[in-house]
Amino acid sequence: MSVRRHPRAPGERVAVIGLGASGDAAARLALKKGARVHVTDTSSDDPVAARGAVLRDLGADVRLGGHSVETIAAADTVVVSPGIPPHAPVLAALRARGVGWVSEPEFASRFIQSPLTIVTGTNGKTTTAALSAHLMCEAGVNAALGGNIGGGMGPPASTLAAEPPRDRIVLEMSSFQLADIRDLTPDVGVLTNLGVDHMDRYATVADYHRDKGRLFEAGDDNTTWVLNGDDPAVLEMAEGAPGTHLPFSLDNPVSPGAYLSGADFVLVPGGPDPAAPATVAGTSDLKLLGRHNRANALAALLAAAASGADPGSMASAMRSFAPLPHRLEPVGTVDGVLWVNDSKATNVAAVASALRSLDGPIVLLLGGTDKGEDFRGLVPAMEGRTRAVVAYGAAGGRAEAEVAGAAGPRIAVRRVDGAFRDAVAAGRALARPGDTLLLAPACSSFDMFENYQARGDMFRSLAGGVAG
Ligand code: UMA
Repeated sequence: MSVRRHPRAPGERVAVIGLGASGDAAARLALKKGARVHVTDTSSDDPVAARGAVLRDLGADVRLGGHSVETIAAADTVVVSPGIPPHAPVLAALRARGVGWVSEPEFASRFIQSPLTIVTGTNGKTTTAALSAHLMCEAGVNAALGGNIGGGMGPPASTLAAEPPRDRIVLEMSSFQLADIRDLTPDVGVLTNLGVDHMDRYATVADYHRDKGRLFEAGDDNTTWVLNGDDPAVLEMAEGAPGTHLPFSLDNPVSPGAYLSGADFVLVPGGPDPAAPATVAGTSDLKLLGRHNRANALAALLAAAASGADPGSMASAMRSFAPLPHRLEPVGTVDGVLWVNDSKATNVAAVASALRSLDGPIVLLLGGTDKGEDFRGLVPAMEGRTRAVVAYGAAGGRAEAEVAGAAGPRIAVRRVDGAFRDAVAAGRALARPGDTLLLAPACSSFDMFENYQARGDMFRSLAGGVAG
């Protein structure tokens, strides 16, 4: 296991900025370790106030409704929540005073006594982290999953750091969290792919990738890197990083590494002795849809093997891994039509990827709150595999006009002006046996739902309601 530096003694003054899930967990960890803790949030809304009240009872100094830069700057360690952008006034003020800060997983890692697997990438990091942890657990490795993953699938890193050691901790990390690491050292680091995201926070794609690249500054000679061998940007970023490099590929037999050969997932372990390629599972063992999920599976297999999981258990472990909710999740078959819930696909790029990864014909449910993206960008991915589009919700009118205008008569576009269930009913009526009815709205859900989960849950329950 890589050496962890900077464990801190009781009495350290810790300031935590932001009182969401990660700030709450960091403050609790710091209190448990005997630190003097100041917690602060610009908000004083109900959930924040409730967390603040509990932390106050546990001994923290809590300031809500604003920040005292003076108090924060007096701390030995400042922990910043990932949702706080680098240009936020509080961080600008700290920067001006020469005060540094760390991200929540960095703070947590100081107390983690378990080997650490870090998973990042633009897409697929949640699936890869969850599947690799599952493969480990099924092989008898006592692994815990957490970090950025959220959504009830795993706690923040600080919560895991407060628990007794495990055989392995698997952390999903975002670029926001990687931006402010210092001594965190992964035993296994996984980079699934590099694309474009979070352009509301970063000025350029290069800035976003720079934060992702901090992962490679964090490793040492003992680190094993699991790298997408089909993504030149990934290989370039990892180049020169100390440690063992294990690529995975959908296209080429890599050795050592993992690759797809026909319908076989093949593993060639790294290490001093050359090992023979071994088929560890088949594509039929994977319940997740789409080619990109086969790449995620290769990454997860390599990460699990590098974390001590026995390859002999991987086929059956893969079979027992259920698709994650709202991510190309098959929710039922109705009259020969497969219903797929991809409610998490809230932008055009995500929907294009969903369309490309499914076998047609597809009937697509498109719409919701209008985020202003150009729906014509979907048409190339629709060509040849989309039977019809149902355009609904607040963005329905624009979606109908743009898709119909760009695709012409090749794709039927039906506008539904009513409730979500009416849009789903229209989609069901348009689909024929063998088709896929895909909820991949390219929009947020707030015109009709509290969040994308509620939208996906309703789609799933509608599938359950009409299934014979
Ligand atoms: N705040 C301040 N001062 C400011 C600005 C904000 O105090 O100047 C406060 C806000 O009022 C709020 C808190 O800071 O109360 C925000 O905290 P947060 O947004 O960091 O939320 P958390 O609940 O701590 O959730 C974070 C991650 N959120 C983000 O990165 C935006 C969660 O990832 C993660 O699950 C959680 O930590 C535990 O690690 C979510 C996410 O969407 C799932 N991540 C992005 C993604 O996956 O694309 C990166």
